[in-house]
Amino acid sequence: MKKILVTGAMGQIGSELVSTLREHYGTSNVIGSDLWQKDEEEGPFEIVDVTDEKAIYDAAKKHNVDTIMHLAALLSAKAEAVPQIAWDLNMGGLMNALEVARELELQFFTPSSIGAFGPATPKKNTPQETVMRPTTMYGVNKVAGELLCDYYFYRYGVDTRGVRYPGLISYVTPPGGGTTDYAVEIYYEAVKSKKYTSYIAAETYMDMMYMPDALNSIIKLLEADPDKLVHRNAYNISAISAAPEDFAKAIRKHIPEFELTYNVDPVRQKIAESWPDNLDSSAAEQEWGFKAEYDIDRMTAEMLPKLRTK
Ligand code: NAD
Ligand code: AKB
Repeated sequence: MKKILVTGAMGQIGSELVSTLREHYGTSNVIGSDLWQKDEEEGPFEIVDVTDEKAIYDAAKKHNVDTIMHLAALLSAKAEAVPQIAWDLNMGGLMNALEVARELELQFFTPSSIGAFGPATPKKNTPQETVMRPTTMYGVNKVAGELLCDYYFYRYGVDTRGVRYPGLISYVTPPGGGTTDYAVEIYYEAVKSKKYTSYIAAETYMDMMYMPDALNSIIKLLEADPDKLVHRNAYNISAISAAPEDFAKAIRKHIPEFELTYNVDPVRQKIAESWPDNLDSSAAEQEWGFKAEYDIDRMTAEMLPKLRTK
C-alpha cells in the first residue's frame, strides 16, 4: 500500500486529489499539506511551506511516506503579476520537494502544463516532443521543472513522473489564478445568473479537461510499469479543445437563455494565444493507457446540476 504526501493540497487539484487518493489507498495513507488547513479536514494533514525544505522533509519522515505529489505552485496569470515570487515558489518549492524525494528515496509526481509550450510550438495536435519556448514565467518554470524532474531521474534514480495538464474544470474548489479559469467561471455564472462575460476572446482555443479525468490519469501514471515509461516528465494529455463559444453552446443545451459576452483581458488573452489548441496524447496512451472519458457535453451535463446543489 502506498503512503503519499501531497503538497498544495488545499488547491483546485489537491482538494479533490486527496479525497480520491484516500478512497484508493486508505485515509491514513494520504497526508495532505498546505500553508493552511480547513477546520473539518478528515485524515492526516500537516502545515508545510514548500519553500522550506526541512518542513517537507519532516512531514515526509514523520509519516514515513513513499511518494510525494507536489502541487504547490503559482498559476499562469498570478505568476505573470509577480514573476520573481513565482520563480521562488515554483522552482524553489520543486527543487526542495525533489531533494526530499532523493534523500528519502521516494516516488515523485508533479504536474506540468500546456503552459510549458509557447508561440513557436505547433498549435494543433501539439507533439509530445516539439519546440518549447514559453513566453510566460509560469511556462519557463514548467519547462525547467520538467527538465529538473528528468535530471533527478537520470542523475539520482528518483522515480519522477508528470503530465502536462490542460486547463482543469471542476465544481469543488475554484481555480487559483490561471488563464483557463474562465472555463470554470462560465459554469458558476451560468447557474448563478444565466450569463457570463469572458476575458478570453472568441475563437481562442485551448485544451481543457474535466477533473475526474485529471485525477484518474494521476493514479494511472503513478501505478504504471516504470519499464514502459519513456517520456516521464511530462506526458501530453488531452480531452477537450474548446473556445468560449463552445462552452456557451454546451451550456445552452441545458440553459437556452444563457448569454455570452466578451471583455477581453489583454494579459490573459496574450498568454492563451501562446498556448496550443490541443495536444497529441498518443505517448501517454501507448506508455500507460491514458484515456479521457469526458467530452464537453458529458462534462456540462454533470457540472451544471452539481453547481446548482452547491
Ligand atoms: P491552486 O492555485 O488551486 O493551488 C495551489 C495550492 O498551493 C494552494 O492551496 C496554495 O495555498 C498552495 N501554496 C501556495 N504557496 C505555497 C507554499 N509556499 N507552500 C505550500 N503550499 C503553497 O493550483 P492547482 O490548480 O491545484 O495546481 C496544482 C498544480 O497543478 C500546479 O503545479 C499547477 O501548475 C498544475 N496545473 C494545474 C492546472 C489547472 O488547471 N488547475 C493545469 C495545469 C497544471
Ligand atoms: C493556468 O491557466 O495557468 C492553468 C494551466 C493550464 O496550467 N490552468
